Formats: sequence, C-alpha cells, structure tokens
Amino acid sequence: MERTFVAVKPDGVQRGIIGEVITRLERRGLKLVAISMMQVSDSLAREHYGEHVERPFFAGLVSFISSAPIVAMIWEGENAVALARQTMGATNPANAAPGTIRGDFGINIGRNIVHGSDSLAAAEREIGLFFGPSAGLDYTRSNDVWITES
Ligand code: DAT
Ligand code: MG
Repeated sequence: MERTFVAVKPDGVQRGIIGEVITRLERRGLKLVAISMMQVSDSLAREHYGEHVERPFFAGLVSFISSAPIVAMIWEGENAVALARQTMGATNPANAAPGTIRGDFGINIGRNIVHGSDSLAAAEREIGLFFGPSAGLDYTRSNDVWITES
C-alpha cells in the first residue's frame, strides 16, 4: 500500500491545528502509521527542501521550518501521495480551494500549514530523511474493508 510523508509545519503547530490536519486525513480514509513531534535542524531543513536551493525564498523557508516544532507523519492508503496533496490544497493558500486544509486555514504562501510529498519518489526520500527507511507500522483497522475495496 502506498505511503506518503506529511508534516504539520511550525505555523500549524503554533496555531493549534495539528488535530484538524490529522482529523481531515483520517476522515479521508488514510491510515496513520508513524508520527513524531520534532524540531527540524538547519541541515535537515536544507536537505528536505534541497530542490528549492536556488529559489529566492529558500533561506526563509529553511529558517521557518526549523524555527519551532513540527509534527512529522507517515500516512498510508491507496493513492496516498495524491490524496494527501488534494486534501492539503494548492501550495499558495490564496489559491487553495475552500474545503482544503490550506484553503480553510491559510492566507500566505510562506505560512501554508502543511507539507506533503509530491510524488512516490519524494515520499520515499522524505520518509527516509525524517523517520528512516523501515519506519511505519504495519497494522489493519477493522474498517479498512469499508474504505478500500480489496
Ligand atoms: P508544496 O509545499 O506545495 O510542495 P513547493 O514544493 O513548491 O510547494 O514549495 C515548498 C514550500 O516553499 C511551500 O510549501 C511554501 C514555500 N514556497 C513555495 N513557493 C514560494 C514562493 N514563491 N514564495 C515563498 N514561499 C514559497
Ligand atoms: Mg513540494
């Protein structure tokens, strides 16, 4: 089953929206298989956002993500990568649809509450970076058969 990396960023933690993010992903049907509150180091932040190193917002992004605790998670489910991104909404909250996390809770691209892997390859890389390659519990929920047709 597909797995993706999702994090509640420092703004989401400080604003008390951790539960809201988790609730929305749970309601969607995705399954939480790992969770950790952590303070991101400067080096982990740079590595995680390495694809953006040349962008003008890189320094601000790295300092923001490492400025206060985050909640790092692994979520599992059919199409977990795409579904988590859809539930989060567009990168810029100003363009994110109402009903999405970013569309309901944000107004500014530099404070967009959540991170979610944008591809299967990114998910594997980010899970490895934040949790290690073999992280994530294997377990079944009694209602899994009511969420995904086998
Ligand atoms: P996403 O987080 O939706 O995957 P991304 O990978 O393009 O978006 O960018 C990573 C983060 O960088 C994004 O969540 C917020 C910040 N960011 C992106 N574009 C930005 C911009 N033009 N100005 C300021 N911050 C930006
Ligand atoms: Mg991204």
